[in-house]
Amino acid sequence: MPGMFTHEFATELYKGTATVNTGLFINGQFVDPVDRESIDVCSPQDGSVITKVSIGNAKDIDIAVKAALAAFKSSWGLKTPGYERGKLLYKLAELLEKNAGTLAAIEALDVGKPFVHASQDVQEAIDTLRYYAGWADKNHGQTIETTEAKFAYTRHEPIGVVAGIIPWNFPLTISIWKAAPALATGNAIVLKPSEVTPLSALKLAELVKEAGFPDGVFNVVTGYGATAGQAITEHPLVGKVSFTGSTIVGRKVMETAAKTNLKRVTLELGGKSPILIFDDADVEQTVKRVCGSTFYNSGQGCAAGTRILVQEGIYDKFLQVFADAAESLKQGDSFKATTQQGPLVSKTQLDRVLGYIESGKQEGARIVTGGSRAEGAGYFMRPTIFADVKPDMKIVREEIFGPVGVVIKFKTEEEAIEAANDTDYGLSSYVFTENLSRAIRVSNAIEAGNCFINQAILLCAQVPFGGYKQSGYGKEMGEYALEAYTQAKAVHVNLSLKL
Ligand code: TXE
Repeated sequence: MPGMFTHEFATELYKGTATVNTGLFINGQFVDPVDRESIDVCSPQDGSVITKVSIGNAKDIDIAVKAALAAFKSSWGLKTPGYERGKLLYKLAELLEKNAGTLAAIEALDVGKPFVHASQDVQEAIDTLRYYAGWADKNHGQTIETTEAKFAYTRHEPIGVVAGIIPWNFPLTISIWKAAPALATGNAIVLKPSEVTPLSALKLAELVKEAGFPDGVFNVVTGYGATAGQAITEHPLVGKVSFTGSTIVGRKVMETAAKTNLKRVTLELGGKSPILIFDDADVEQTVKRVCGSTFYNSGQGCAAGTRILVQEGIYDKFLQVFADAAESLKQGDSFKATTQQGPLVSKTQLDRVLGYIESGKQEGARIVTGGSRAEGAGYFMRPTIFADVKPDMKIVREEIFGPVGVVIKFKTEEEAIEAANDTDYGLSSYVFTENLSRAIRVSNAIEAGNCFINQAILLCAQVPFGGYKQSGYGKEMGEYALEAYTQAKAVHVNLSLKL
């Protein structure tokens, strides 16, 4: 095919400082997709084409899943002891550390985020790998007391082939959130990165190979959701899918899993997280953290705090300081040290966010600052704050996934809790107050899987992360994620002489 790249082609990125192999990574090799199709990968900074990557479809998914199953049975799963799996994960962490600059550059280019933020993502991935490397030989079952005539115990066994469907906002970190516990517990994995940001997963594949994992235990098939993603959720040999993405696709994943082999599903579907700010909170300090929650990654974060509830005593002051802070956020080139905010990931995302701005205006909300696209060729959007909103407005109810916050005034703690819980979502929440008992009382009353007290979002590998309500279910990170990738087998041994 004229002009078609092949899997041997390693594309040079960022002035030649980074290379990425653009084939599919299946059974320990970079290969061309069966139908030899490709997709442009574009820079959100200016819309230019960075490179092309392979586009896998159902045929490639089938090859990858079968390779993963063969590897699981022959050289992984119960065949490789936990401490060996742990050693490989430690080695992979070391390689990520060695290649941290390259990985961060790739992520910054592909997602458009500031290089410093991409470097934090890489560090989070390294920490997560080390955390699960430590777990690899410690995920034991239990011995269970029953009667004198019986010895019973459980084994925590891997599921087999699991799959991770990855979104575009934190591609490397979320790939590791899924791959690290899956591999630590002895599963083989097929990852499907988002078609919008496929590059860091391909670099990760190179490092997995270098670390010495057996061929086939880790596979990456880049491709579209409707074809490659759908093929994963339909595949009868995939035992589990861990999905991060939109609610609409999450429902589809669950439905397909139910209609096929009843594969296990964990879902992380974003949210509309509340930030509750009480009169006794320090306004300047709180605004810094609110900016770190609402506008971080240009608001493209599943746990972004986007409904900002402020008690009446500090409401006016808060709004002023918040607007000043939003206006002072420096947007620009990902590789400039002063850049605090990048563009949105794609034209599609920019249009989606602008659609919400329009809807907010039409429904009568007041724009305090922002409300439009920023100058230039990239998909930059000015940080936007809405006030005077009503609970039933679209901008209050739906996830916008851009740098947009709505500010709501409240009088009492009860009123704030009721407003915070008035949502179909339940991923995260934030409470700002100097009163510790109130902080804990309020965090207990909030229907969400995470609550940050006097803090912007700050995740740790040791602490579980996941949603309540329609934000999905199943935890990533922490000890809890081990359960998501294992199945407990109960073994009963008859100790009596009589059979
Ligand atoms: O997500 P999709 P999109 C939310 C956010 C955003 C909206 C749309 O509100 O504005 O979703 O983003 C794959 N079977 N979040 O359209 O389509 C797809 O290829 C299997 C929140 O990009 O859900 C990609 O790999 N897979 C979220 C992944 O699903 C399918 C992060 C996510 O894409 C598929 C991202 C299918 N039928 C968006 N269709 C969060 N929770 O953080 C698509 N995919």
